[in-house]
Parts: sequence; C-alpha cells; structure tokens
Amino acid sequence: MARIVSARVIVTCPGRNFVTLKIETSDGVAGIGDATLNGRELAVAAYLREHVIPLLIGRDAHRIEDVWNYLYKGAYWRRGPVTMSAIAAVDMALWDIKGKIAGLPLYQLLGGACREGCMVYGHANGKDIEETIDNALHYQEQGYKAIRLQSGVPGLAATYGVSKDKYFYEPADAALPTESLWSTEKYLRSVPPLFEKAREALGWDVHLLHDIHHRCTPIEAGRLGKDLEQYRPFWLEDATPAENQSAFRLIRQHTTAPLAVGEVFNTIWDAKQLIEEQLIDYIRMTVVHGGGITHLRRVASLAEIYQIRTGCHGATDLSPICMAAALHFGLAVPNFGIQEYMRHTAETDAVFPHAYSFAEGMMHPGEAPGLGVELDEELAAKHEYKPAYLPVARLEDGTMFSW
Ligand code: CS2
Ligand code: MG
Repeated sequence: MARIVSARVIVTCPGRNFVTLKIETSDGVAGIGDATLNGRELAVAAYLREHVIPLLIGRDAHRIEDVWNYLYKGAYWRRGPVTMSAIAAVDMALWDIKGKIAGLPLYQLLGGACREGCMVYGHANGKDIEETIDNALHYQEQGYKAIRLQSGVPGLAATYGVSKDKYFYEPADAALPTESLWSTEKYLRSVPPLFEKAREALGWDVHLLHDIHHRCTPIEAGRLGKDLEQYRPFWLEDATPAENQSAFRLIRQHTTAPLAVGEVFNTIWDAKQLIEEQLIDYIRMTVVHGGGITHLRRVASLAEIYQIRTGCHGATDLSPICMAAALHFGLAVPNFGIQEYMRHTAETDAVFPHAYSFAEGMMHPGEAPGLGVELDEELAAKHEYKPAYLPVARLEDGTMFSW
C-alpha cells in the first residue's frame, strides 16, 4: 500500500495563475495534478483545501478508481467545473504516483503507445487577414501540420483568439473583466475571406482549424459551415453554446464541416447526446476540466464507438501538468484526433520543468516515469497569485453575450 500522508495546494503566477495539487505517500513518492480553472482559480483551491484533502489522508494512493468514485459519488453534489477540476487534480496526481512507483511513463500504464506522437495544432492569429496568414506561414515553417486561424474582425475593436503578444495568447489579462463589443454579422463576413486567402498562401497539405467560441446560433453556424466547406476545414469549434445538445442537429442538417465541442464540459453527461447522435466529430474535453484521466477515458471510449475522435483543449490556462497528462492520454487512446498546443512562456516552463517535447508538428510526452513534469516549489513561491478575469462580451446595443 502507498498510503497518502500529505496533500497540498500550490498557487503560483509565473505570468498567469496556476493551481497545483501535490500528494505525497508514506514511501516518499510525490505526484502532482493540475487544478487550474481560468478566472475562478481560488474556488478550486478552496474546494481542494477545505473539502477534498481531509478525505485523502490515509487512503491507498493506488486505488485511483475508488478514490475517483469516492470524491464524485461521495460528495452527493455532482458535476460542475469546480468539483470536477478538483477531482481531476487528485486523479492526475495519483496516476503520476502510480507511474513513478511502476517506473513507467503514464502512457505505458494506459495501454502503451498507439502512435508515434500526437499531432498538435498551433494558433495563428493577427489583427487582420494579412497578419494572420503571415503568422500561419511561420507555423508552417516550424513544421506544424495543423494551424488554427483567428483574425481580427473589421469594425470590432477586439475579439477572442487574437493575441496582443506575437507569440503568447492570454485572454485573462485584467484584474476585472474587460468588455468588448461583438457583432455576429461582421464576424460572419470576415471568416470566408480568411480561409480563401489562407488556402492560397498555405496550400492544401496543412489542416486548418477555426474556433467560433460559442458566438453563433445554430443556423448561423450552419451557414458559416456551408461557406467554409469548400476550404476543407479540419474543424469548426464551439459553433454554438452546447448546453442544449440538440442544437447541433440543426447545424448538421446544413453543413458537412467537421465540428469540435467540449472545452467547457466537465462530465460525460455534457456530451452524451452529442456523441450518441454523432452530432460532433471531435470531443474537446481535457484532463483538468474533464474529471481527470479516469473520467476522460470513459468519455473517449463512448466517443470511439461513434467514430468521434479526441481533440483536447490545450490553451495556456491549462498548466504543463495537464499538457503532459493530455499527451500521455493522446498517445495511448485509440481514437486520438489532434491536440491543441499553445506554448507556455519560458517563465511558466521554468516553474514546471517537463519531459514532453515538440518536433515536426507532433508532440511526445517523453519517457520519464509518471507524468514527467515537476513543480519547482521554490520558484513557484516567488510568483504570487494575481487576480485575473476572462473578458466579457456585449452586442453593439449593450446586450450581454457569450464571450
Ligand atoms: C480557446 C481558449 O483554446 C481555445 O480553444 O477557446 O483559449 C479559451 O478561450 C480559454 O481556455 C479560456 O480560458
Ligand atoms: Mg476554444
């Protein structure tokens, strides 16, 4: 038995906030898990500290499935991003410990590699089409096989997915939410020319992706899908808010553009109908917000029988610990599709030294036992938590809208 003797929450802000859970066993093995929920970090930290850690002490770290069920069913109150991120952090840390005890990288415990590496997509963006395409060419030169395109919308001052920095994208950038104005009409006019120009400049051998970020109604998304089909998008992401899973039926009636959904989902129940009715092609849930490796495996298994592939969320608000977990998972899961990869800053990477690596458009989790990520606690302590919110969006007449 590897008894859990301590568990601690570490909050650090090397450029942006991250919440980490560190669990230690009686044999002196330590495992770490990501618990970061962008803009709501301290809610997860408190949930862990006040309500989860007291339940962990004395338990057998090897009983991952039992601990998962204890925390999920035992709370009585089920689901939700705060609860599920906390459970995920425990789950990741326990898999990390199991791997370290076994002396094996996590992907080996999950069944071994199903492929040589995980294809990733990078984020090309810019204030206008020209700048976005320049940026996309840069990704292509670096060997990326898949590139996401997001461009500023003429007539709108700011939009999601377009970075202030040339290399790093961080939307949670203010102590209180910034507000931006949105017009779906202007947006819908701007995307087809972006794809047209991108195909001219980048050719057809590269996968092109686009994130709608919950901004369209189903029928608007259907029209955008129709307009973009000729450019063969790899996927259109978050076409419409997905609380109402049936909404995707309407999009499917109008377009064959592949659809990806789920970065804000936290359990299998959020995606059950989407998967069973084959209303999507890629499921975006990732390890930290999707209840950990234990739960994400169930989601992927359900998706597999409906020919839906994984496309895990991989924005920079997921820490390198989650990135590593996603790469082990992606290497071993039979129905892997693609992995999002937004580079962390050097400041973040220094706090989380890691074994994963990028080469020729693919990533590999490395061969270090467990997750292959460490947390430099001394360095972490030097970066104090800084409140940061995601922006909010309003329509041009002032109506609150989805960001
Ligand atoms: C985006 C994210 O990566 C994506 O696809 O939708 O950047 C998202 O806006 C952030 O993760 C929110 O924290
Ligand atoms: Mg997205």
